[in-house]
Amino acid sequence: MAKRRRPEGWRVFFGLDLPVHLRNRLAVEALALRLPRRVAPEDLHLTLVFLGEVPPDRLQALHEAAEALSMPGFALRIEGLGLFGRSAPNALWAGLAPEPALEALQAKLETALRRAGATPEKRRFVPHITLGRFPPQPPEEAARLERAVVAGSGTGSDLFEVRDFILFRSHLGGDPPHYEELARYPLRTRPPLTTL
Ligand code: 2AM
Repeated sequence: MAKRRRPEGWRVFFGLDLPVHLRNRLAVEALALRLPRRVAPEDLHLTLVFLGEVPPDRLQALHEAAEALSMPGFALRIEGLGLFGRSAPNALWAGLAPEPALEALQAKLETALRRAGATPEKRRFVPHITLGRFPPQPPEEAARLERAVVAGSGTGSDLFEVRDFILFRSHLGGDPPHYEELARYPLRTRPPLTTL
């Protein structure tokens, strides 16, 4: 029998959570889209930097690097839908309206984590909230999902404030995976308009 590889560390990533009303709304959308497998509403999130398995004794340095960042808060808006997996899609996601402050936070965090010894993948950052992850879909289902994405291109949410980011641990044991919040890092508050 093949031996199962022992995990070398904790599977961790940095990301943003979402207001409950938006998670619920996305969950309803995912239901309406009849996705082959949906992400549970409480697990919906936006990944900033995926680190994979990190030995617990190396986590402290990454935590300190994240703590030392001083970045401003910002507002985001969910906008449109997208698919990963070219001809055989394996994930459907909600996109975000472009926001330079989000890109800046992601880039600064990734650089700080690399300096602290992490080796995140060099994937281009595509801000997204995965609504469903599933086995690669056959052509008919792929075509249905593509039509749903085109139909959903005009949909979006109101702006919502992002005041912090989070270090998550991903527990793969269960199905679906469960994400545990390990630490939360505040972003700088924006001055109210009246004091400008
Ligand atoms: P996804 O939503 O596009 O699947 C936890 O797995 C989070 O890290 C998910 O949001 C996942 O993105 C993201 N992630 C990024 N790169 C990953 C990788 N190589 N393996 C697993 N998850 C990854």
